[in-house]
Amino acid sequence: MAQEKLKIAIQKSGRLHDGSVNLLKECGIDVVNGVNKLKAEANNFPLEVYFFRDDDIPQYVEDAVADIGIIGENVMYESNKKVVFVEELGFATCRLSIAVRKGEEYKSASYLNGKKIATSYPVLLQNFLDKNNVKAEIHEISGSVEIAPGIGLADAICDIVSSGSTLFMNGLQEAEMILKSRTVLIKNNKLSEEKENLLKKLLFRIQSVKKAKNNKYILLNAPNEKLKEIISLLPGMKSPTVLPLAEPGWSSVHSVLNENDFWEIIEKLKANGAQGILVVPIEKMIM
Ligand code: PRT
Ligand code: ZN
Repeated sequence: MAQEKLKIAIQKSGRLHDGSVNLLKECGIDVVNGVNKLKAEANNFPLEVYFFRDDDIPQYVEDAVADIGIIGENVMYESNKKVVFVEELGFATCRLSIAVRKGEEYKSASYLNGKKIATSYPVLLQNFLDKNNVKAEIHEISGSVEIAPGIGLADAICDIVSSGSTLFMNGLQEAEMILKSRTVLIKNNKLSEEKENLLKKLLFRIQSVKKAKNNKYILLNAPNEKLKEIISLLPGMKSPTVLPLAEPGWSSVHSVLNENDFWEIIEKLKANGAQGILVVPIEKMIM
């Protein structure tokens, strides 16, 4: 029997496309782009890649047209489909927020009572309004939501924000975040055992890539009399590697540092006499 292939749906073009393709590449999966860009095959992993509009991906995953998919949580929750969250992917993070005209005083959601709000996210917005006991009119539009207040179509909007510059350029201010949205891997809720095993393999690679991105490899020279202090600053995967240098009294120390602790630890290392500090990216990290 031919080996089953895992089918992944990713965005055809747009903000999630490159990140999704890169992630597969970083997982060592080589996707050969066919002439027909609806579907492509990986030649070194049993994976078929489908290119869809992001809004269609939850439905396709629910219906098992694709087994897994990459989408923003904003789309996952708005679509309300029966799909299962698998993993956060760490790119294209954004937020769904209420925005009002600059200068308006928005103290709480009750500001929105009786107002008109333009959005492409009527489900998430309605949930937010219900939770806050607010009665407002939702005006659903599919694109350029940010111009609605300027042309008198709405008093407020509910839209995706990342840098905030779109709001700024349209004379709007962010009033309240209603969802922090990450890009996630989702799956169909009834995958065969064989497909679950393939997904496990893929997930193992994704997690190794993610871990590597959050960590740096560090090499430095340390005076032997300060070695104890320097080692205590460097946790490493097990413990740091220490090698003697050709110059007497000095050692070379290698370790792994978490991105978040990076600057603070580097300062302490220098204060303890570390020299020639090299910091290099890690491609994969297998625990
Ligand atoms: O054609 P298709 O339907 O597939 O694509 P699309 O146009 O619906 O989606 P796309 O490519 O714009 O976004 C895909 C996903 O990327 C979204 O569902 C979010 O999960 C995520 N994402 C991350 C964003 C943004 N950042 C973002 N900045 N989606 C949209 N925006 C838009 C936003 O709508 C607004 O117009 O960018 C503008 C705001 O950006 P700032 O930086 O000016 O604040
Ligand atoms: Zn879309």
